[in-house]
Amino acid sequence: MTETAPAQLLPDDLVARYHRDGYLHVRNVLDPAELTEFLADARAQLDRQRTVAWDAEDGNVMDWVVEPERVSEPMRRLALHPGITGIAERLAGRPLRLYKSELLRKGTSGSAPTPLHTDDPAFPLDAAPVTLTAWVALVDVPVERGCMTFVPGSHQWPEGTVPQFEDPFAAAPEARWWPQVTVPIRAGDCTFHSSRLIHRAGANTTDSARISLATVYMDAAAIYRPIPGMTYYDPVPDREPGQPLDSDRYPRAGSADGAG
Ligand SMILES: O=C(O)CCC(=O)C(=O)O
Repeated sequence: MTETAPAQLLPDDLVARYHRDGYLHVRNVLDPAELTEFLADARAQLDRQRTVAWDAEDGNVMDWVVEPERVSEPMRRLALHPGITGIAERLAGRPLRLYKSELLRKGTSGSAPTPLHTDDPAFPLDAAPVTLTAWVALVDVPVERGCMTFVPGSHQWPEGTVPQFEDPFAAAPEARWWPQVTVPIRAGDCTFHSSRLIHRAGANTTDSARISLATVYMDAAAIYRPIPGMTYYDPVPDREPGQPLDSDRYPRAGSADGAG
């Protein structure tokens, strides 16, 4: 369901809804001037930087700039945006750090849907249960441009189960029969989703690219625990296993200047 609420005003019932469903759509986290600035920079980064491609059998799912906040000052400001990080901390109920961002582009007609998956099993983090993603739309993303679809409640894993990254129903077969909620989202809006939630996105069948910034926030005390064979979300580790991720690379979410 769509709601409008600045971070400080995010009422308890919306926080409770996030905990129940595993996601929340918040309208207008960016004002029009911010949106114009961030979209212009996002387009420039996508043109200028090396991108990583996710190709599936049925086409290109999307391509993205890895950690644009490390090369672009506007993207850093967006990843550490006080309104967005304020909501993220309110939803998590504890201090967070930025883990990483991805500047996503789902190409025009011919792109493939983003397959069902759950993020948590891919994160090399001990404190994964509170990890969440803020997915900020920098252009309008109606259903036909490939908006996100969530399986509400699927973040509450049955005791002792750990879904696989790309086969989330294997550990929770009954969730295959749960309702899925597709969330069209306007430019400047944001969805927040738990890293344990099963989600996917549609294909972009329009003639203009879907552009968004997805930023992952983790428990401020998260410990680095690499997963053998899983480097998808762990491309350039700068910590040793067992160490807290508390270097400058992982700034406190509430710090506008990115200070640790
Ligand atoms: O943007 C998409 O299509 C998928 C994004 C996603 O799965 C995520 O941010 O966790």
